Formats: sequence, structure tokens, C-alpha cells
Amino acid sequence: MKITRVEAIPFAIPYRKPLKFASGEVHVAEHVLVRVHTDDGITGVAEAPPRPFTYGETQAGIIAVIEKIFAPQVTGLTLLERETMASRLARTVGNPAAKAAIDMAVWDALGRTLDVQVTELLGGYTDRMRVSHMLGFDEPSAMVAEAQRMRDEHGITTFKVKVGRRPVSLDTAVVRALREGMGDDVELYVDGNRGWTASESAVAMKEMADLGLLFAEELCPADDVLGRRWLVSQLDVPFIADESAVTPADVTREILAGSATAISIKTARTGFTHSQRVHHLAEGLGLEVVMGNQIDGQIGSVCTVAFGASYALTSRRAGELSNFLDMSDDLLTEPLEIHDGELHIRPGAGLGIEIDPAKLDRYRQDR
Ligand code: MUC
Ligand code: MG
Repeated sequence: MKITRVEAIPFAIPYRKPLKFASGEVHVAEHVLVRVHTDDGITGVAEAPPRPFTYGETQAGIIAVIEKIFAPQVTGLTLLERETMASRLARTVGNPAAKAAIDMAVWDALGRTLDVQVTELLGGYTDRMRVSHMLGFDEPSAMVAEAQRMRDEHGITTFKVKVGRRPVSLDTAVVRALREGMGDDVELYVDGNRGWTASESAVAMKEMADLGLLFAEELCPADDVLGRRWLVSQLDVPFIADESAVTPADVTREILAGSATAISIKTARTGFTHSQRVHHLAEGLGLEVVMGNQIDGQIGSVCTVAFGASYALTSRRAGELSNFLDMSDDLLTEPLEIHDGELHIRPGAGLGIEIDPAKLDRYRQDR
């Protein structure tokens, strides 16, 4: 069970349909495949998606920090020494996606070694999650057409709508068109990625008050401390902290300050080990949780559903598990499929996935 090597492999897969939102846009998935090898001949995998507009990480930076700092710190530890590993990684500030990918590859390797699923190791609550699809900026008719396609082809009936443009009517018109076009049975919520001010957010939420929204997420920056508290105090839907609340300490600060009332857990930035801590905190505080999407590929989406399915709290709401559908290809031997609005965990040990060597050869950027 001893870790002998950690690999960080850059790869790039274009998006068929780029995702645009208030803090950035993604046209190509330029991710890092992380592989953790052990002396038993086991390999665990995960992927790190660099999101410079959210965490400051780049693809080159993730590879450098893994190769220069993290790989030497974890090599020689066993798969069971995860808290020692976490405390060593914590000596370096930031770099959440790089740390998370190592952590998840270690859990995958542990599951494969013990011949159990990661979901069983973590909590084993269920084997699937309902799926929420994230709709990026576009014209109202195009966003309604995409939502209809997702419902018709995959049975998805929960949608997170990206907002945060100016004037706010650009986005409120989209949400209204979605409600009118999709009917009252679909679940809709909005994510501003900090694009609006607190007062713009309040105007927009009033304008959408009759649209039956489920949640609002990161409509304005958490750094607008009093403005955000003022906004959250007047909303009648839960306000999700996403990029403002990555660590358990961030979550505690945001919630106790009245600047958020629900939490997004993203395994791409907290791995499984720290996502567990955020989950337990949310449970203790009585918060709603949504399993979020870091614009993940299929490996990242498998990680999200593996964690989300582990607990009652994380599997209650639809998880954001479908943005890989917008990519032109991926690395798995058996692609993920969403049916009847659900994504199942994989049946095999660990995360239950295999990397297709031909696909990796085609998309890796280091050869
Ligand atoms: C989301 O929920 O915000 C967009 C930026 C980011 O960091 O994650 C995505 C989705
Ligand atoms: Mg968000």
C-alpha cells in the first residue's frame, strides 16, 4: 500500500460548446491527469481542472507544484496515512485542485487495493444522484433549447442558470424564458459567479420572485462584506456559497456572518478528505448542500458522484454532474451516461474507471 510515484500529465480536450459565465469562459479542457502508483502495482487516478479565474491555478502550475512539492511529500506514505498526507500538503498554501486530485487518486488506489468502491469507503449511502445541468451565457432561446435537449436526451429536470451580466435584465429574461419554456416542474437556480453588486442582485432577485427559484449562488462577491449580508438577509431562498467557501473555516465564516445559508461542495477543490470535513460541518450546522461542478470532465464527474452518493445530505439535491456532455471527447474506456436524469456510480473497485491509453496518447500534451 506504499505510494511509489505520482504522475501529473497535462491533456487538452476541446469543448463542443464552450461554457461562459460571469468570471470567465472555458473553450478547452486543459486539465491534469494525476496518477498515484503503489508498490502493489495499483494505480489510482483523478483529474485536476485549473481554474485561474477562481483559484489562481494554471495547468503548468498544477504540474509544477505536484512534481516539485507534493509528489516528494506523499511518496513513501501508505494509502492509509491520509491525514499525514493532508497535513503535509497543507504546508503549501492554495493549490486546491492539485491537492484534491492527489487526494482522490489516493482514495481510488485504496478502493482498488481493498476491492471496494470509493462510495462504500466514504459512507455508502446510495449508488446514484439526480443530475443538475449548468447553462452558460447565451441568448434566451438558445438556453431554453439546450435545457429542452438535456431533458429530452438525458431526462434532466434541474438547471443551474449562469447569471451576473449587465444589465441584469439580460439574465432575468433568460430565467423567465426557461420557466415559461420548461414549465413549473423543472427546478431552476441561478449562479452569479460574483458578477453583480449586492444591489444589482437584489433587483434581479425581486424581478425573478415569481419564478420559483430553488437557490441563488455567489451573486455578488463575499468581499463586499456588509452588502452581501444585507442581500442574504432579504432573500427568501437559500444563498449558496461556492468559490467564497472552499475550506471548513471559510464555510464557518460565511455562515456565521450571515453571508450565505447553503454550501456547494466541489470534490475538484476539496478532494474526498476535505469534502468530508465540509460535509460534516454542513450537517452539524443544518445547511443545504449542492454537489457542484468545477467544469469537470468525466473523471471529475465520477469523483463528484462517488462522493455525493456517499451521504444522505449530499445526494438529496441534484448534483452538477453533466457538463462533460459539452466536451468533444474524454479519456475513459467506458464513457459516462446520464439516463432518466440520473448518474450512477461505477460498479468497480475504487472509482471504477479505466483510462483509455489511445485517448490519453491522443490528448496528452507532454509528448
Ligand atoms: C460554478 O458553479 O461556479 C464556474 C466557475 C467555477 O469556478 O466553477 C464553475 C461553476
Ligand atoms: Mg458557482
